Amino acid sequence: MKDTNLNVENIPHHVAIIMDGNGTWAKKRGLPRNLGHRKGAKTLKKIILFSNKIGIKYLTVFAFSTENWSRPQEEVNFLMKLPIEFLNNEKEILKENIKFICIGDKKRLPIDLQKTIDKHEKETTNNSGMNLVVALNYGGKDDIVQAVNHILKDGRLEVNKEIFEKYLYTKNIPDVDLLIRTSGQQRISNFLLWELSYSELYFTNILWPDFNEKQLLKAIDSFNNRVRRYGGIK
Ligand code: V0D
Repeated sequence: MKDTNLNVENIPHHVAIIMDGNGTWAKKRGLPRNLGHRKGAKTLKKIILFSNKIGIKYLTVFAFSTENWSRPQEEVNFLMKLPIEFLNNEKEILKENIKFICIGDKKRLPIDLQKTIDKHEKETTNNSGMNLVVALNYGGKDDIVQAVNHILKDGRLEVNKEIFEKYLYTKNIPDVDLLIRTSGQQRISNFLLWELSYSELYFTNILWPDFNEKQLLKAIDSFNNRVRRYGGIK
């Protein structure tokens, strides 16, 4: 990888990515969709290591949405095996002082996957490098509703933003600075809703398996060239 020396003086604190286009990538090559997902996992590994290297503190990736259960059973089964394959194959990531956090409704995931996730979250809880947040069986609306139900169970009659946030899966995770979506669609698709209020949104036609370090720097460069007004005048 050469030519990665764009303007990187101001690295966003929290970058979130919708890793779209794996199926399209495979179809274009006459390959099964699952091979697109596997190639997507290779891209994810590269982007995790590079993000950590350039000083991104939070990287959140949308791996599996609450809507993805409606995909063909064979594809869902394959996807459910990917995280364990990923963690077994990509040991380099585990040497990098990265902290793993999973957001989403874990109770609906296969039990072996739940256990693997719990183990990695526990083992990396004191790591001080980048926080890698993986959204698994996650939905933005789903998170808000589970937060409300949790608040009601706690017997609260009123909350404010600060208290409300403590009930979200993303508690203690700062708001997103830059959201990247690959593969041309310009939608949020029930990803982080609360946390994207003031985020810069960056869309690229590049398919996720073709995304690379240079593309990430391009997105960050675009982020750096935008005026962030937070609703005020500047
Ligand atoms: C497929 C592109 C890593 C998006 C990336 C179950 C679609 C590759 C994980 C992963 C997926 C999950 C948890 C964890 C560590 C890694 C992953 C899924 C899909 C959904 F603790 N890649 N990956 N999970 N793909």
